[in-house]
Amino acid sequence: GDAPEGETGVITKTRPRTQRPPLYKVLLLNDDYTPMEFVVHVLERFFGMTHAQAFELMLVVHKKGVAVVGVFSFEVAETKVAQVMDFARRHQHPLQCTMEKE
Ligand code: NFA
Repeated sequence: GDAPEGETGVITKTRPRTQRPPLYKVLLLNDDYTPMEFVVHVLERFFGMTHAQAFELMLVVHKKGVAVVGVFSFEVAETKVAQVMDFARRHQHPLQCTMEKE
C-alpha cells in the first residue's frame, strides 16, 4: 500500500499489471504442389489482404518455407487454421496452416 509498511517505514507500491490475453501466430507453410494462385486466394479470402499484399506474402512463404500470416486471439487463430485447412482439403491441395503461441 501507500502507507509505511513493515519494520522499515519504506513505502512500497505495487503496480497492478494489466492482463493481456495471449496471442497466437498463424503460420502458412510452403509445399511443392499447391498452386500459387490458390495461396493468394486463401490470403485474400481468410486474412482480408488485398491481391498485392496476398501475392507478396505468398512469395515470402514460397521462398522462405513459412511465414506468419496474422496474429490473433486463440479462438480466432483456431478458426482461421480450421478454415484454411478445410478449404485446402476440399480443393485437394496439401497446403498446411498452423498456429503457435507468440
Ligand atoms: N510452392 C508452391 C508452388 O511453387 C506455391 C506455394 C506458396 C505453396 C506458398 C504453398 C505456400 N506452386
